[in-house]
Amino acid sequence: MTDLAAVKAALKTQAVETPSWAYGNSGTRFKVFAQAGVPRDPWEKLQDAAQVHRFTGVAPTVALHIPWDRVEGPDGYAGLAKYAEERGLKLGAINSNTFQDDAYKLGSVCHPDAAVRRKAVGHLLQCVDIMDATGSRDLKLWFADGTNYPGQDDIRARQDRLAEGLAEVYGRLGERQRMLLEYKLFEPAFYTTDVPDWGTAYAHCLRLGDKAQVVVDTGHHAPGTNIEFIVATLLREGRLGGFDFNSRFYADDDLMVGAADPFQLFRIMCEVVRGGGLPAEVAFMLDQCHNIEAKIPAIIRSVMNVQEATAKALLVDRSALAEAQLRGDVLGANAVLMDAYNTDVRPLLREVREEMGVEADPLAAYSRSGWAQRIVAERVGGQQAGWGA
Ligand code: AOS
Ligand code: ZN
Ligand code: ZN
Repeated sequence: MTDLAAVKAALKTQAVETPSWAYGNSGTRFKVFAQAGVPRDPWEKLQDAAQVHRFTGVAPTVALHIPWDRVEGPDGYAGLAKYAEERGLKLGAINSNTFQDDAYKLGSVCHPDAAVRRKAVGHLLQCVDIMDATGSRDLKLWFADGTNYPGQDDIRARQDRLAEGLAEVYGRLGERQRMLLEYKLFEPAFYTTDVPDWGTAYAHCLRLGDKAQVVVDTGHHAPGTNIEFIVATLLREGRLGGFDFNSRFYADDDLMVGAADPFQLFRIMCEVVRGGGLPAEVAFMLDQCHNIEAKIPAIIRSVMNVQEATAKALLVDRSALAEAQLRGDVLGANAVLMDAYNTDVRPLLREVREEMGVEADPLAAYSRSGWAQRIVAERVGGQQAGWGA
């Protein structure tokens, strides 16, 4: 039997971090379809994020991307953090960008030229300065580094350069700050990627120390990869820093989490629950772009999808499952899991929301609020998130 009160309590403490770039215009390399009313600056992104939090109650932090969320002035980032706080939000992970400058054509921290590596590490150190100002805990690193052709560069030397750059940034972290290292199978590099998989990320994190943790972006694996196994392993090793949640059908599609494969998301959340990962050490971040759908409702829907998968994972009858597993009852064990997956958790989540003082149906409440009409009327010339062109 599952303890419903405990399930509800866990759901109330879960926090999903939304990415600033999801609020801005985005697209593919073919076209960016601009939407009316999108934010023109980081402050307006926070206004929209506050709406997502207002209607879900579980999206209290916003990830920033530097330099897409550039803020000038002496108390710039501290001021932005204050602005967030005034809206019931906190600033979350600081995402670095070592892929958009011409200098990074052959890589950033793995580049063969020491001057380019210095520039990249300099940017990462600057991101830690920003964390100091915003109070952010996590520096999220994703490197576009890699090669396109066999022989283009020395695979092993690139790993050495990466280790050296990471070590310098790690040394700059404060007591309570963490470095989250994200891996990605391919793209933009097509032959080798310098951090292509969890094993490489894990090996670097192990050398660095406890403050270095791996990020699992659900869109960054080969088709058919068993992501929940990776999650179970990283949790077991104490190295799962967080998730970049999104859905993929083919590559790094960045669609709404839980849209393509809600069953996979459930299996992942089962391992999170099993591994004791629900407390705040594991950051549940979204990394998505809403190219053709309305952005704020899509982000609300994504938060709800994470909640639904979490609720189902919490409903798994753990003792019945363990008993069936020990008996070697293959079908029985599978049935316990599927019972939880096939439970309609929407009524439970409506109750949870009402108990938290938010409306039972976040999408309907947002739609009634008039915010969408207000931003279309007030904002002209929305900002591109940074992706595509
Ligand atoms: C890129 O493919 C990664 O998913 C990054 O995590 C992410 O989209 C980026 O950090 C935003 O800059
Ligand atoms: Zn990501
Ligand atoms: Zn990605």
